[in-house]
Amino acid sequence: MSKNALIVGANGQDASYLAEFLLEKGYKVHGTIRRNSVPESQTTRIEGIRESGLIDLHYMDLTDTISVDSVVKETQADEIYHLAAQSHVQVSFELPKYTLDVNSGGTLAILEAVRRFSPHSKVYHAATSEMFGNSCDADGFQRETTPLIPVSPYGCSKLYAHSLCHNYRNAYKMFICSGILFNHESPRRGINFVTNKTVLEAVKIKLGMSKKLVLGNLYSKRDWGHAKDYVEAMWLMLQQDKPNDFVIATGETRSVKEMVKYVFSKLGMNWEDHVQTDKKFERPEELDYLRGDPTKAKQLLSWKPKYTFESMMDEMIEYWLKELKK
Ligand code: NAP
Ligand code: G4F
Repeated sequence: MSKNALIVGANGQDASYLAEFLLEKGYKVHGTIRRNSVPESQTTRIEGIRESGLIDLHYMDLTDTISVDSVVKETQADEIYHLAAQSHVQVSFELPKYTLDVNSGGTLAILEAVRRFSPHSKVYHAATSEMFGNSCDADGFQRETTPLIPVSPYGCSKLYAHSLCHNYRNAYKMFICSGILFNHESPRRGINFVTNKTVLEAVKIKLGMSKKLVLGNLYSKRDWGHAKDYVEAMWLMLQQDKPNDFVIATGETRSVKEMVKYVFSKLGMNWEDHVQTDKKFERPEELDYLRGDPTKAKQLLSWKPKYTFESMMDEMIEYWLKELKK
């Protein structure tokens, strides 16, 4: 019999790739969406599979525990992928309480609902490299054992949720995996994250539709992978015999400036002619450097990314060139 999965936050970047991945594997897929006054934007990233009736959608908001209980109880999923969050770091400085309510309180609501109404469900929790803050091992990598000292309300909210996952795993013997994923991007990435913002604006400049790109801190470094590779790791975690935590990363790091330079040069332009900086895109406290060590995932999950930084950025450039030429 085919397995039954529930994706919490089905319209997100990762969720849209995961839904396609699980459908290909023959899963029955349920997803949760939020009510929006513009109904089209509730399902923008999953329009194709929604129209074909391949995904069963349920309304759920993480701040509404009644909806969380109902959906978990009703779907009785074999696997629950909890991907919903207020996921923007800079926004979390402006909406700190909401970020905590959704990311920490919402995770508690999911874990409690599973404990009470669907204890057989395996749970994946979307933790993050933002939990490390500026802590790093002596060899320049972050791994599962590196101290977690977050530097944003978002990072703090995810650390609280990550700790709850450990607590519920140990106290109630629940199958809960927390994936410590480093930045992952794609053409479906929100256009207020630095990679897709850069690609979209650079393509507009190339096509004569815009003149400049305004960014914040160009000197922070990130370990950027592709969302499509990273959702496979989520699935692999839930196929193991025991619940565990895993760092998912490429092991490479680049500055924002290097990423920007790559995109502009790929489009035949000099980035310095078009890029300006503005303090309004800087955070009150910055996470300066991320470089993950995915050895544990490689060894225990046999996980290996297929995309390189270049093939990922090229895909994003191609996507926007095609979209904007339409
Ligand atoms: P995303 O595109 O921002 O998607 C987040 C999803 O959560 C959206 O579908 C959103 O709904 C939903 N959501 C937000 N608030 C909600 C609420 N109150 N109740 C119910 N649903 C809510 O994020 P992503 O990039 O796919 O990331 C997926 C998860 O991994 C997130 O938890 C993120 O924090 C975490 N993560 C991401 C990265 C990364 O680099 N992408 C790295 C590490 C961890 P709407 O579509 O209606 O807004
Ligand atoms: O693209 P970003 O906003 O991603 P950030 O803050 O690293 O967070 C992402 O990755 C986390 C994993 O570590 C996830 F947990 C989180 O949910 C999210 O997906 O910013 C990347 C870097 C930062 O240092 C930021 O200061 O780019 C810098 N930056 C420079 N100019 C900018 C901009 N970031 C944004 N969003 N917009 C700018 O104009």
